[in-house]
Amino acid sequence: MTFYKFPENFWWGSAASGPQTEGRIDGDGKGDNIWDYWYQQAPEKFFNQVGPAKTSDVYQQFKTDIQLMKQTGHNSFRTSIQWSRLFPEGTGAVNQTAVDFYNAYIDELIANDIEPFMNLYHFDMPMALQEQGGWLNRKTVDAYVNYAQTCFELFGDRVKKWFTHNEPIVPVEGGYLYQFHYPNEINLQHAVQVGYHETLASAKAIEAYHALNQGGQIGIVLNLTPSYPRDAKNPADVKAAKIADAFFNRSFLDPAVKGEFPSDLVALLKENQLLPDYQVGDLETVKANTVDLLGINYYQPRRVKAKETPIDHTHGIMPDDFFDNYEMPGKKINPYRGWEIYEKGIYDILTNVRENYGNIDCFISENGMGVEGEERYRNADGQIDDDYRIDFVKDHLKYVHQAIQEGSHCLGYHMWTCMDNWSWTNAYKNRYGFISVDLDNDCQRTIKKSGHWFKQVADKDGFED
Ligand code: BGP
Repeated sequence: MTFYKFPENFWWGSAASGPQTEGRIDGDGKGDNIWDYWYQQAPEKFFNQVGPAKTSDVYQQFKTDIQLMKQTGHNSFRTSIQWSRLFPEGTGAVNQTAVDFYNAYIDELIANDIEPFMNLYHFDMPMALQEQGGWLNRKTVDAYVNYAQTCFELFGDRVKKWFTHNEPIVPVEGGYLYQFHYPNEINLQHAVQVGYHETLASAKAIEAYHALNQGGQIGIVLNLTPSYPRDAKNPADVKAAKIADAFFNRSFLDPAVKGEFPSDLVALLKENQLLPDYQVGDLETVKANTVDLLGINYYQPRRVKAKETPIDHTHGIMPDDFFDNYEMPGKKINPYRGWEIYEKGIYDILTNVRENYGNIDCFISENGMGVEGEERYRNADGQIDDDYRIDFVKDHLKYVHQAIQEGSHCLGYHMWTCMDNWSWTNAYKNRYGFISVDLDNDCQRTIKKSGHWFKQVADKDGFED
């Protein structure tokens, strides 16, 4: 038996987002975002046709939820402010009802010794801005900075950890390459422009935050998917993996931490006439405004091989023209989400950040396992016995522990997620929480076995195995 001891003051908790948890009620003043709109247009795209208005009802139940957070060992918790709740039109007048809600939510967390980590953008573009192009339109950058600045001014006296984006590559992939977010385009030129504007917006929000001198930290949350070549001795596979890494990891990681876009990605985009529109001074802004703190979401690695399949020219140039995904035989998989489980990936990311990104302060901001049909594990006392989730967390934490032993500045571990929530088009198909939510019964909450286990881990700053 080994006791895996984590540093004192380690951040134990979980992450969620406004659009996936709050829900929507009459009179709350929230405006539509792209999810509200898309659901109105095409409800059949959403699992069991459950839409974004019917999420876990945190908007009304947050006080009891915060008690459950305490019972599951949280000393910190990340959620996001919904842009379309605070600014129903994306810009213009602030919705005072939203201000009251977020004030009450933040105050309640703090009163219960749970530090609020607040994210600004979690895939939820206000529809009024999307109608003008969303992130494709440079004016959205200005609207976002105004939104960010307003949040800092309203809540920054109490919120001391801010994040500009959650997984900014995902709206690029989902909305402009692979069709799992609105507006469902397949257009690499647009994808590049959207990603560029997200990075610029992040840098400008960081600039605005630092200018206010509120004494906190601001970072970004990135989903880092280590790209492993099929054969590390095959130069073509290695090159393919490096290109995938440039597109999907370093595209945001490098400007966020180093203030520079990766030169190999820039060269590739230039060669293919794909550089985004930019203005004089943008690169200086990105250079001067890097993050204080890096949130790392880790779910799965990417396995890559040299391009073997014919290039599909239907939609013009695509990232996939430069590599193929590799179906590695024998990999461990979460069958419900279809994602590979590779625990050592978390260590490889932390080591990469330590060795190549100045060992910046970071934390695991999401890690987790979505499982369908968890009701079958409910025992006679009504608790879901999710031993597989306990094993999943343990196996990842062991690698986090090793990385810290070797010098990584990893300051915490947040699970995705606190209570079962709405997973975009998958709605409530796969459940991720420490706490179950009964959708048919007023969203009644019950702590799962993993939630009770996590409390012990947090209390002892570690676990034995
Ligand atoms: C991350 C997102 C979350 C969350 C999670 C689980 O990418 O930050 O919003 O949803 O993944 O993934 P999914 O909901 O797609 O199963």
